[in-house]
Amino acid sequence: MKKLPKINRRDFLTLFGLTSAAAGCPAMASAMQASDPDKQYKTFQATCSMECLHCNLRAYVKDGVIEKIGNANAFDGKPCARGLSRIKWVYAKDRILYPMKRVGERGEAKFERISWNEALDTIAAKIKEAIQKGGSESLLFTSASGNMDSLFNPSQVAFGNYLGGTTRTAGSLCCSAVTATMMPMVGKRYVDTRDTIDQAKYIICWGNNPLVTMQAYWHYYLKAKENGAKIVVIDPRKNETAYRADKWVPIIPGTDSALALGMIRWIGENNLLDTKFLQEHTGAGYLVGKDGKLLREDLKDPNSYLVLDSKTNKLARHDAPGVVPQLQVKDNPEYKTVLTMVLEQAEPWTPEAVEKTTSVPAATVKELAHDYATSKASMIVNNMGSFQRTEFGSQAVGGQYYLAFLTGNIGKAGTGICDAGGAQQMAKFGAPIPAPLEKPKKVAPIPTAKLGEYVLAGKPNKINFWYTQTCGIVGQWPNANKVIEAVKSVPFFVVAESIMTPTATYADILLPATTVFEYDSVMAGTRNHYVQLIEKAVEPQGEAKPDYVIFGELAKRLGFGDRYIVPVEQMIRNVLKPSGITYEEIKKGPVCPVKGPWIPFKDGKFYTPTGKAHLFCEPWAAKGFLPVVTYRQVKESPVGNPELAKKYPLMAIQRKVIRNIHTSFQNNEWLDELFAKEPTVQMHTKDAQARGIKQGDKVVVYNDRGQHPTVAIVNDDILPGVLCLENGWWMGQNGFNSSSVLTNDTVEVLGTGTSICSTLVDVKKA
Ligand SMILES: Nc1nc2c(c(=O)[nH]1)N[C@H]1C(S)=C(S)[C@@H](COP(=O)(O)OP(=O)(O)OC[C@H]3O[C@@H](n4cnc5c(=O)[nH]c(N)nc54)[C@H](O)[C@@H]3O)O[C@H]1N2
Ligand SMILES: Nc1nc2c(c(=O)[nH]1)N[C@H]1C(S)=C(S)[C@@H](COP(=O)(O)OP(=O)(O)OC[C@H]3O[C@@H](n4cnc5c(=O)[nH]c(N)nc54)[C@H](O)[C@@H]3O)O[C@H]1N2
Ligand SMILES: [Mo]
Repeated sequence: MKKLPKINRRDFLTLFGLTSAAAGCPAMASAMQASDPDKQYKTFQATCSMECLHCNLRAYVKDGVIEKIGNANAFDGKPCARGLSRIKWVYAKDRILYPMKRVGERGEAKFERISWNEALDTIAAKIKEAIQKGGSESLLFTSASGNMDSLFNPSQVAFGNYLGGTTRTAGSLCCSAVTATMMPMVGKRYVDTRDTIDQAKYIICWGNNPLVTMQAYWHYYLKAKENGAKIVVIDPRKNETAYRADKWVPIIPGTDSALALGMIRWIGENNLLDTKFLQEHTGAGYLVGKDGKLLREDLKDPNSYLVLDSKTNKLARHDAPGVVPQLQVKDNPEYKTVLTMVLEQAEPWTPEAVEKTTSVPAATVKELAHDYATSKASMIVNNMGSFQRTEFGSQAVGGQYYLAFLTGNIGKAGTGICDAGGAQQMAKFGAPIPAPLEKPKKVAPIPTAKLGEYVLAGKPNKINFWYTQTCGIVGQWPNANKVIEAVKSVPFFVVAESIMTPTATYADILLPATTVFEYDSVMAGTRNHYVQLIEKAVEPQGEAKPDYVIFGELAKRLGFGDRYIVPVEQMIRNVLKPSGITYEEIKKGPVCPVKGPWIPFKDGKFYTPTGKAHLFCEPWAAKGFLPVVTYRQVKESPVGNPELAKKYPLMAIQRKVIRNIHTSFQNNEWLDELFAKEPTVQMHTKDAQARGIKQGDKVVVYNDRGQHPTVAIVNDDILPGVLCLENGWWMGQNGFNSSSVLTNDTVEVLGTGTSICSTLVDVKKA
């Protein structure tokens, strides 16, 4: 008998859309009743704009009130319970309705209502004061994934530029490691292969859980299965996708690049390289000199890479007519090829060596390599996965790309590496607001992972004023307790929010932000293939304003309103202009910039300056790293730091859950009815028994950074020695807190990302 997925009943119901979600939540059900909808209601389009798949939404409005939410165009799937529950975001009990000033301690949530004028005048004065004291670099502006449309965060960035350049964060909380690999290797980020998943024959979900995290297009995977595809999941825990897959391959966290190198070695050894693809479409044959640098014909021409022509056995430019590069040049004292370098790094990774480091059995390493190389239409799904939120995450991503290049599994239907992807990658879009006349100065940023530490240390600049929007500063950023200390240390802290979140409770001035359906905007993003208009369906609750309007008001007070303020329809037109898509078109409905299935790097055409895929990453070398993928041991791990592991022997990883998108939706009344009220930690039976912990026990996961009270899930569907924590719980929610109080704040080295999945902890009964 087929094993059923072990997701709870409500998770399961929610996955399958409207009616089933409604079954778990009567209020949601009544709001969704669709008796002749279009005639009774005025309808407006929008999109679910936080960091998810930006599904299209339609608000049904009667007498100025949104009565239900549906979707206009089911291009990727129907919106999930979260999308539908946005009605309860607009009309939330804890909506912030008015500007307020703090009257209690930071974090106490004691506020007093003030007028917009008082709020804006105070903020403008504080900005001026901060600049006077410490220059514009003493202003810190943060924004992240709460609203990823084309106006909101860009209006903050533009505002900072008009102020002369401010401190911002560098890298992302999310997937900078993927960017650090894709940019040098393929010349572009956010290219997804969702359109042809159904044509893949072999799919590896690598550190990725699409059933939960890419829910809207999970149906493509079901289609692939129907078409006979085999799905394999590589994850330290048996995730929700793994229950539906053909194989679960547990792996020790942070060791994915060793597995990739082992697969590469086996593929090379067994002559399964796609030589034609490598010769024609990649830089595998570029020559590397004794100094470890790529050889060029003309040092002034960065694209003049030299290869050894296999016909003439002479050096030639890689792109000279008729040249076919030799892929391996051995025993030449002057140079070797990039492929030789790659295979040298793979050489130590015999199946047995891989098993020792990763815990993946040697036989499985061979099987994965064989099946991936021979299935003819193999796809890897990494989609911003947690596997890359480790110290050397870029290496693991690089290993995945090598596998695709070496076997020619890229640029064709059913192949490739599925990343997040959207309209941004298919067309050009413009900035909504013109740049200031005076160029802003370059200000050294703060790596996202180090927000707490840097602000506390006044690094690189002492911060006098901090303005934040669209992110969960308190609770969602690594080493959360340190971030809270940092927030408390800054003289003036402004938060723009729609909901009384933990971050909001720390504000000196709290500004009421609008939510989707209360403003006009446009989404030309990196998570959905369609350009979507976001329409104002109802008047904002209370005195809420869109972030771009707030900045316009501040700009007036600071003397640059004339140039900065652009009417919203014009901002939308400015964004659309370079793409050729018009406002009038998207008014009718979502528009995809390309026709037919989107196949990134189609026919082996990459976005690097040479049009070839590059296996040698010069930007990595510039940072002092080996330019090809290698295995590096993460420091915060039992092998990397045995001393620390004596105190904290367990490896804590993170997972996304269906009830929220990060801290967003976590307070939503309808979702609260549908889902668990407590965060969980999954652990192996052995680890639980050793600590006297049973299924359902209240436990505390802890390390030197903090303590995370949670509830134990005990089973054998996770590797011994690994704990899996949930993402998104609020500080203080239902007596619990965020798992971020524990997370490692080491900077992921190549992409300036985070290392939250390389965290050592222990767990005890509460
Ligand atoms: N429901 C929901 N969907 C979301 C989000 C959300 O918050 N909620 N967030 C969105 C965002 S911003 C992102 S970045 C994506 C993330 O999308 P995913 O990557 O699919 O999500 P995660 O749950 O973070 O990680 C996937 C799996 O990686 C495993 N893992 C952890 N460490 C390692 C490791 O070292 N190696 C390997 N092989 N596996 C490891 C975890 O056990 C987990 O099951 O999801 C997006 N979609
Ligand atoms: N422990 C742990 N930490 C993690 C992760 C994990 O798996 N575990 N995952 C990491 C990843 S992959 C990511 S991407 C990050 C995400 O982390 P963040 O980007 O900080 O995301 P959220 O916590 O969802 O915060 C978004 C906030 O924006 C607000 N918001 C929404 N729309 C608007 C708007 O229009 N205007 C304004 N002003 N505010 C708005 C929402 O109400 C919400 O409070 O978290 C990272 N941190
Ligand atoms: Mo993310």
